Amino acid sequence: MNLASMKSTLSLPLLSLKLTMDEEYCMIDEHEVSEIREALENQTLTSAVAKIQDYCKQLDRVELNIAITGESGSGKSTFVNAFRGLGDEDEGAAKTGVVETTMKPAVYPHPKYPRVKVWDLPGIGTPNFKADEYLQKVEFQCYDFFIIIISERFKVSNVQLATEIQRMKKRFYFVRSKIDNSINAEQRKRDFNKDKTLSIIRQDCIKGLRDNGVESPTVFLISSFDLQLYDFPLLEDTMEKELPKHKQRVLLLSLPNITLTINQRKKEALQGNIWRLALLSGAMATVPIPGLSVAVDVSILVKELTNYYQAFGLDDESLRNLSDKTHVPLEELKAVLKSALNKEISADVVIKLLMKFAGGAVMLLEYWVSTIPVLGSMAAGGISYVTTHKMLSSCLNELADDAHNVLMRALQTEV
Ligand SMILES: Nc1nc2c(ncn2[C@@H]2O[C@H](COP(=O)(O)OP(=O)(O)OP(=O)(O)O)[C@@H](O)[C@H]2O)c(=O)[nH]1
Ligand SMILES: [Mg+2]
Repeated sequence: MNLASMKSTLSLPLLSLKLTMDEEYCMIDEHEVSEIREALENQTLTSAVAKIQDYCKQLDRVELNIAITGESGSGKSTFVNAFRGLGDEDEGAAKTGVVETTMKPAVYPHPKYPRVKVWDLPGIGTPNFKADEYLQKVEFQCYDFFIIIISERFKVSNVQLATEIQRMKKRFYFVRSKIDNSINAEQRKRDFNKDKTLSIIRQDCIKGLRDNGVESPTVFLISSFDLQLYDFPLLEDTMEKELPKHKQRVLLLSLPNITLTINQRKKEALQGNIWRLALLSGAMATVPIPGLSVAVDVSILVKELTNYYQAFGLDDESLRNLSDKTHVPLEELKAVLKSALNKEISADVVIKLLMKFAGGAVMLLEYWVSTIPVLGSMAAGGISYVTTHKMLSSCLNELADDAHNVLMRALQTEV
């Protein structure tokens, strides 16, 4: 796992304004998730947690480079300044002007997030514009995503640029700038309606992009002279989703889904053993019970339940390792465990559980008429396959939930 591969996580096209949780997961590199999934599935809980922590720490160090591009004079430099909370005349502001102004990429730090860099690119102006040449010249590979600024009229060069950026597997957003100008001009008309005007501008941009082959484009309408008007807050929300901190959150939010499927698979694998176990135990059972073909040996069940504990990393040693690794006190990890088996897995506990799951008068009757107390064997207990299965399955479910809760607790304080 390296930073370059991590940065490529930002390269998926993102064209929807409202992201569903599933779409957000797409922002996390499938390769990273599969590493974590693999660790959770095949390694101890402690190494899986270590992997997740590593990944989150690396994300913290990742730099985010945002390129502001578009036609000459579309308002790129003004946007960069406004975005950074600066006026065009302020110290450190990008130069802006009515004539072509920005000649080579210039970098500016984001005021709120030091690891975020905003790049003011030269305009794409000339009539013979070639998107691929332009992108090579501005070293497109350095940027994680692009904001393409469109001013008054939609031009085909915007589409060429978007298509080329997409081909380079990078993400982009469209911004239609100078909305204040458009509103002012329309305001002179007698039947002026602001919302209607905004909707016409938006539809016109979207249509222009779509007609030229950009699928479901999202366009943010903004005025760099007053960022709080129009769509800037929405753009800011959308961009925040690109931030490493956000990706950490998304990763952690995606963990329940990951652990759920893994625990499900673990359960299925362990469940596969339940019938075999009942048979084995039945073969060893000493007292045959009329009406019930097989009984169960308690010691085998104790062993099996202990085995589940290890499979889910809930045994004492695993929890101690996890606590050492995450610095979450052992008692706090144990506090989230709900299964009664956490206190003790013994023949007594298993017998109680079996009785609980036997249910039904016949089962109980069979149990009581048999030779009790039974140590080491429940053969006389009249415990059927179904009861054994129910009991083991229920324990498996409880332990899977506990494993999930422990993982969440372990990660909570560290990340
Ligand atoms: N009314 C209005 N004018 C704007 C806005 N954004 C930029 N401008 C004006 O548009 C002109 C060009 O702005 P710049 O920010 O220099 O444009 P640019 O895209 O950086 O231009 P180049 O660097 O030459 O490619 C300037 O006169 C800005 O004041 C806006 O949102 N509203
Ligand atoms: Mg400029």
